[in-house]
Amino acid sequence: MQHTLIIFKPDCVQRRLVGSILARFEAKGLRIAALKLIQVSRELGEKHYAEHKDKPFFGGLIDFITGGPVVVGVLEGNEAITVVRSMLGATSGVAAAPGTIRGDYSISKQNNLLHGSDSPESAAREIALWFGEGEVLDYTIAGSDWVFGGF
Ligand code: 3AN
Repeated sequence: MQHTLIIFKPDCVQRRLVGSILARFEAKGLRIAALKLIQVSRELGEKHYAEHKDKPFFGGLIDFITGGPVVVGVLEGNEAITVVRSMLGATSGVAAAPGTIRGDYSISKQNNLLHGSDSPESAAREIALWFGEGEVLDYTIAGSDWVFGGF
């Protein structure tokens, strides 16, 4: 069973979309393994987005991710990384297909509401960056076999 990191970015929190988007992940069958509301420091933002440090939009991206609280979580499920990325849609809300989260709610490249890990290596790195020991919970959720079985 795979884990993936999701961040409901400041635009998502400010637009009061956290609950309705989290409901889409739950309805899909993903299990919430961790969830918290935090104010991101510049240091954490820069570590998270380290791969973009040479991009022209890096400074603005760090201003954005530290511009208000975020909700960060870990979701678990069959192929959770791919499942969440496809639910999010293309990076830019302008290009994202209708029916995806960004396609339905975002019309910006930067303010694209959520982050989802893009590979097992990124997921492992990001979960360790955002969560401490004991914060990612392993528990059995009712109906698991009905949701995850037959994969
Ligand atoms: P994704 O979030 O789909 O993995 P990345 O990793 O390419 O996208 O980009 C990280 C974040 O940087 C995006 N979520 C978005 O907020 C921002 N971003 C990406 N491309 C641009 C751009 N051309 N201009 C402004 N911000 C961008």
